[in-house]
Amino acid sequence: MELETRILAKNDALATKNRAWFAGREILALNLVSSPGSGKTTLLERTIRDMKITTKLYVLEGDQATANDGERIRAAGAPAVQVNTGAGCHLEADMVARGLVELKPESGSIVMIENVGNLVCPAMFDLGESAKVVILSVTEGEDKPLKYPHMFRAAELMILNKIDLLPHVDFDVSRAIANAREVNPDIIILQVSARSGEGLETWYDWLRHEVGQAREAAFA
Ligand SMILES: Nc1nc2c(ncn2[C@@H]2O[C@H](COP(=O)(O)OP(=O)(O)O)[C@@H](O)[C@H]2O)c(=O)[nH]1
Ligand SMILES: [Mg+2]
Repeated sequence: MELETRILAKNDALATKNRAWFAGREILALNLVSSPGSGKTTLLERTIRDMKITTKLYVLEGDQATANDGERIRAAGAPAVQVNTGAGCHLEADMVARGLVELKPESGSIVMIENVGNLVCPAMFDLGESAKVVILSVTEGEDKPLKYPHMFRAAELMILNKIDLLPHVDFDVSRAIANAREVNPDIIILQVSARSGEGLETWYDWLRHEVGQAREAAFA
């Protein structure tokens, strides 16, 4: 218990440094969290390819093993640095700090941090991001916000992905939204398909708005 508190306190101090580093460069940093396979990398690939936001995008890829996602991102056209966590089930602030040295994002850009896929540990670790974005796909069940309340409480935005599959699964969208709002009344919810592109305009609108906020915050 005490060890956990000390680890979290050390992480929080480093996250505060990362946050100041981002703010000094007017960078919007987002921490993307979800179960494995809900579509984080696909959403990033699509976002990079669509280029509907004029802001330059960089990606820090967190996974226990492999460089696969980093390669997918580079193939889509954005700089990416892969951070492998080994046995670790989440990224920590110091890993992000080291990744940034290599990634070298320019001022005014967006840094997307794809966290290790699970809805438990990443909720506890602040990376210095502007916001956590949780991705839930329609194949996972509408009860997930209730089962993993910490994650959905920590997130500012929930992206409900794979809505192209709705005709084939018995997923109750309104129940999923109600469950998310039950644990986090303020959460913003967007419904998209990273495959078909449906709903992605709302995601790009949100990104543009957040980029503006990151720039304003730098002068506050
Ligand atoms: N039908 C459908 N499949 C998707 C969508 N988004 C991602 N996928 C698929 O879901 C699988 C996992 O996606 P991936 O982006 O690797 O998930 P990650 O583990 O969260 O990064 C892949 O086979 C994707 O092609 C979507 O919107 N619709
Ligand atoms: Mg991925």
